[in-house]
Amino acid sequence: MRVLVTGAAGFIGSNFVLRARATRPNWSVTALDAMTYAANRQSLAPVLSDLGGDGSVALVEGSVADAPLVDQLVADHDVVVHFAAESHNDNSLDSPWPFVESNVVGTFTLLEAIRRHGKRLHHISTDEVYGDLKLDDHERFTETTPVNPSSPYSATKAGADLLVRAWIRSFGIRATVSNCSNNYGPRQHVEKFIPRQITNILGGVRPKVYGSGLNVRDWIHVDDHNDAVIAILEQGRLGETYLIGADGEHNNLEIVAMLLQLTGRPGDWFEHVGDRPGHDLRYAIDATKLRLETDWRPHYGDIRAGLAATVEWYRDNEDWWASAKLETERTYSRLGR
Ligand code: NAD
Ligand code: TDX
Repeated sequence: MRVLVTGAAGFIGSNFVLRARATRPNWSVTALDAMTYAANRQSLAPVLSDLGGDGSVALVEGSVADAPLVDQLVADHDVVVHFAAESHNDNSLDSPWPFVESNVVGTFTLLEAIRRHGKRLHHISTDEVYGDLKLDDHERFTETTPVNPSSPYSATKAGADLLVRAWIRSFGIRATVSNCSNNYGPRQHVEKFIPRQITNILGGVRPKVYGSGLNVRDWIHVDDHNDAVIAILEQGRLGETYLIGADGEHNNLEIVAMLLQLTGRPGDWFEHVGDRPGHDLRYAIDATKLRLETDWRPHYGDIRAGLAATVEWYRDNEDWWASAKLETERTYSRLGR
């Protein structure tokens, strides 16, 4: 099977490529990435020949919004796994246009090529399209929860999801959609919460918690997310949406407390900074449908062990993140966060 992976030099996409190489050696994988600030070629080093890897993957630099390029690539592959997106909420509040271009126009461009060539698509999305839940109830998102996005980022992801659903219904394309909760693990950009705090601590800087820190996220290890994507590709029903989550709800203060403990710092060694405008309170996923229809089960039940391994990865790979860290913290200080 020839698989085109978009956004393959980003966090989840690069982990997907490495996971697919390890678990599906008979797949032939091509990586497409616009190589924005969020991409890092080093993340694909094990499979890129010019970086000393085995040369098993070709990396094409280009945008999913580039119609002629996308048309040719889609024609040459059997399946497209679509991770490419602008992905950071704080950036979308500062400068929304790249989110509309990559997430909405990019997904539209891909859908048109999929329709022309009759190929299979799996579209990757987020639980943020459903808006937020209250802190004090036990409700969780399901596949029938209405979309109600809060930020420009989540609105563009909801827009992309709705385009995919319309192309399934109106044009009969062969596609599936998944909406996953917050991922953590190696190779995540240092703008995101967990890597930002790990690299702060490693650099002798206190973690920075937005607002009260009581906001809840439903954490899943990136390998568990990607194994679920592979399960949907192989066992999911065409036309369906699947929620992916691993029952990992924690508030931000709890995550910081675990990171401080893992790095031998006192529990109060962090600071509160200004809150994110429109900051969603709580996300939580009910993944019953995925569990009933596929044999997928998460392997990282213990977030503390997953975080410990993630801390070690950032400790061992400072070359991977050092320059992005400087740039990112310059942006955060401009935003007052
Ligand atoms: P990321 O920002 O680390 O990676 C995104 C990649 O897409 C980057 O390499 C970037 O260069 C590339 N890209 C951006 N615009 C592009 C374009 N126009 N054409 C081609 N490539 C482009 O993001 P991530 O965290 O790896 O997220 C990947 C996908 O997973 C996104 O669709 C995101 O919405 C979704 N998702 C993320 C999470 C999470 O917790 N990070 C959770 C659920 C869903
Ligand atoms: O420095 C910080 N301090 C802080 O308290 C940062 C960067 C974040 N936070 C808070 C905001 C959120 O409550 O931590 C939580 C997680 O923040 P992010 O890592 O920015 O993630 P979130 O906004 O929840 O979105 C993420 O999960 C869903 C990904 O970035 C999205 O791409 C994905 O769709």
